[in-house]
Amino acid sequence: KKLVFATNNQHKTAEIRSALTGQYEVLNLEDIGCLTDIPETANTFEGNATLKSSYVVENFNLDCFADDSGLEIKALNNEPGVYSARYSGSRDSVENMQLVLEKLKGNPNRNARFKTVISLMQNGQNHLFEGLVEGTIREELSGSKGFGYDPIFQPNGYDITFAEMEMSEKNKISHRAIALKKMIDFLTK
Ligand code: ITT
Repeated sequence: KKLVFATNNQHKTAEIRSALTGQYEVLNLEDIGCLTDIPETANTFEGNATLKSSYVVENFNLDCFADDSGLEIKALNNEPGVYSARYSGSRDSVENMQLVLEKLKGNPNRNARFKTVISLMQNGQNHLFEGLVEGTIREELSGSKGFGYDPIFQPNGYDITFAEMEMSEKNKISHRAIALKKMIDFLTK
């Protein structure tokens, strides 16, 4: 069985493929020959996930799902949120993490959460699935696995960051894995 995943982010593709090994073959935007960077102009995760999935339905006539995700930090009024990919103005994740650490400097409230919203477009209908994982922001970067803000995010109940986990371990607890599981449950019921 095939699923089209409307993403240009190779790390997201790798995580979803790893989570669905043996269950589904996952095709991303590159695989279906979609070379556009789909505009993400909404100001909610739901809105942006839906823009990405709808783009593929309209332009390729394929059912698909899309993931919009980001980091919400309590002490920063839930920033960077939907602006996570380009918080510092660049897509460079080290620059984005440095900006977060600078803004949180001296702040004892390190609470944060990762959020994913998946939009699944099926037979012209939009189905939304959400995943959340709570944690804290470290004082410094630690670890080199994963992507984005993983080196500064420590999930509650662990003493390592997402970037210090194997992908299989992150996939047991991550925001993306939780949203994905809800979508797979929906597809298989
Ligand atoms: P697509 O839109 O093509 O899927 P993108 O990277 O632009 O790829 P988003 O718009 O959803 O994706 O931006 C999400 C950003 O949030 C991403 O670039 C990371 O900086 C961060 N992020 C999302 N999930 C993450 C995770 O599991 N670990 C670390 N950072 C994550």
